[in-house]
Amino acid sequence: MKDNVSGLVVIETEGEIGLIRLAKPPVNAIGLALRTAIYEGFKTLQKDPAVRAIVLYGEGRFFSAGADIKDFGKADIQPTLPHILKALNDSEKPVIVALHGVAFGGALEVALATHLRVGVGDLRIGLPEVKLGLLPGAGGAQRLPRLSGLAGAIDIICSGRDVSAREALDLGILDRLAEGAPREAGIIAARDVLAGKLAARRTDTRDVAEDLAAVKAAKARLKAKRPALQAPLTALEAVCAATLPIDEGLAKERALFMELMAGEERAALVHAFFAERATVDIPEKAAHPRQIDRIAVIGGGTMGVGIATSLLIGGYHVDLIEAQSERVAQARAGVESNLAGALKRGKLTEQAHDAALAALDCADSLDAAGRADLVIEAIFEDMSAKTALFTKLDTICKPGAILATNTSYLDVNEIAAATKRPQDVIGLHFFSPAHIMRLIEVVVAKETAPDCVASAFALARKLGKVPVRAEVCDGFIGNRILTQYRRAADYLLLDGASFTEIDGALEDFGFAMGPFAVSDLAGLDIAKATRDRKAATRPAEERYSRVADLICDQGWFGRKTGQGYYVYEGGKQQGGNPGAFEIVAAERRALNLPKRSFTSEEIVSRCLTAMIAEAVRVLEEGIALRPVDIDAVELFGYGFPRHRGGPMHQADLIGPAELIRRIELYANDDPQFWQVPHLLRDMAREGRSFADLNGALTGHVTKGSTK
Ligand code: 3H9
Repeated sequence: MKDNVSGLVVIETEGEIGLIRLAKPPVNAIGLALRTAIYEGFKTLQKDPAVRAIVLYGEGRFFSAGADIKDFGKADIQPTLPHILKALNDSEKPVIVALHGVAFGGALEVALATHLRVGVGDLRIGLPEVKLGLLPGAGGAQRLPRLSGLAGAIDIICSGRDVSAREALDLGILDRLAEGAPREAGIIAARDVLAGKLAARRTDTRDVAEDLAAVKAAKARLKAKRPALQAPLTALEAVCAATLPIDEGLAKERALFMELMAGEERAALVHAFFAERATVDIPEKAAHPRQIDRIAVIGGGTMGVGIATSLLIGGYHVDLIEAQSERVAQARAGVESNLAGALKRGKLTEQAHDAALAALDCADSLDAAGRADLVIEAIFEDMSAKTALFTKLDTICKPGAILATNTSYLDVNEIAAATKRPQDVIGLHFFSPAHIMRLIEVVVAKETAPDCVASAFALARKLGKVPVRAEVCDGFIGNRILTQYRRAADYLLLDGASFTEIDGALEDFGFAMGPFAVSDLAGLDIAKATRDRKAATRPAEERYSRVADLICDQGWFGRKTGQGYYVYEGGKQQGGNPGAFEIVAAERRALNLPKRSFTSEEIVSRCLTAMIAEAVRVLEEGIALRPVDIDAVELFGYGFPRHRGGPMHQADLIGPAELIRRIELYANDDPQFWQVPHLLRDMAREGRSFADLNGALTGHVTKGSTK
């Protein structure tokens, strides 16, 4: 018998063994249709008197990525996953699962409800629900502890980390490891069960011992490390219910799951999940990427070294070119140290680390750029230096080679015009440290060819990065929004909030660091150089805060000089810098400004509203393709808290009418800075959301919409 009527599962028998194969590409996500098909197949095999054991396995790269995330927020329709898993658990015929690739979330919960689990090949399992603002809602929080013990389950569920097959076996989650095809591994295990050589057992019949020490330690750890997040703590509560009788535990788990499902944290994290994947939907996606094997990186500073590291980890051959010969060795040492770090963190195997090192050549001459398929310039931010370099590269590089600039502000059209091949010139704006940060702004100039854009996206994906398409303007998407966010923070400082209050409010909102702590980390001199560069073009009527300049005048450049807004000792922050407080107070006196007080809520509202207003202008001008691209930039390049979804997601929560009200209110202080973008007024009038705009442009991200 063989049946694939549903197009989602294949049901067949092999002697006494009934087989259910999940066959819903690309990841066998368990939505209503697939779970119904599994259930129907299971009932068919249950009824078949010739079948004595049932094996579940998956087709394709994975067993399954878990419940279908696109279904979140929709009404529950029978048969629900918990209902099906109860049927698997209660089955008189032994149910065996053979897992390969990944078994995450609801997929692992399916496995936990069976009577025997086989891990095939380099399987990874996990319950990553907390990363989506949820907890395992189909018995995972009750059944995992019954196999691994309470402490092991708390670790896996509250962190959402994935676990290797070997570790899962050691923890008692898997019963056996096997090599080869999952179908065969499942059949062999089923035969062993039927022959009495392997014991199959219902997970629900096992008991869980209390472990008060593990629970207390986990609670303290989660509160200290991730105080803003609700899901990990709620997940902990659900795991603790595993010490109750199974039905009570399952009921409690489900109630907590539904609570999280309805929450803002879940909506934001699911939005972030899809944002990460949505940005590759670009107008140039049909163009054929050029072949890139060998890449030259020009500039051996922090940025060039980070980019080279990232490319080597991605498997490319890299020529790192540093014009000052005395700095070549230092650049090489930088890459070596980054690669050693990646090896230590488990991001690279020993073999991949050695291969990456062998694929690195360092030189002080531009000649090496002649053999590159792609050149990435990462020298200092100076237009004349960049145009001179690109004119030279034009004569050195082979035809068809892509010439990329890593500029974070400058006009890529002007850089392209310095060559006779503007169609091959593009911006690849990496973020520091480039081997760790996931964002790349792909800046498309007027004449950049579609296949050049497609190549940049293909490269970024190979590096495991999140590429976002941007058009040319000063600061592109991210730095343009950052400038307005920083201005809002600077004005709050002049008007009476302290930098510690501002940082504290934004850190409570979820940023790892507030804007002033970030400035100290980045170096106050770096931001000053940018301000100086723009001074000539700054509108006369623009309000300008001199505070940062006055701090720089003291020789205080932040963390690297031991003082900035804060004082540092041995690299550790020791609190606000009394000298910086005094500079702010003196500047307020000089400007005759009253000291107003601001609540944390208003601090966050002003900074966030300034970001959103600029983001809307970025959209209006077509610099970003869609609202979701802006969220991806902020989430993956600027540390916007993931559980807040990004500024556009926040804008939808606040709503256009309320945003307009806020901007008009703040405009009483500074009408030049606070202006309502036209698009926002249109959206308020038409009752449209930013999620609607995503859908209108691509149709791609609507599946992640939670509206
Ligand atoms: C859960 O199970 C809750 C339960 O407790 C329920 C209780 C009732 N659903 O990442 P990729 C899509 S929560 C829907 O590019 P990779 C993805 O959007 C779930 N779609 O591939 C993309 O679509 P597109 C817990 C999903 O090879 C395509 O598949 N599970 C899902 O780099 C390819 O994905 C998780 O959190 C899904 N579950 O990585 C696992 N998963 O091409 C989340 C993926 O249109 N998923 N898609 O953009 C992952 O970690 C990775 O996708 C995975 C593959 C490692 C599986």
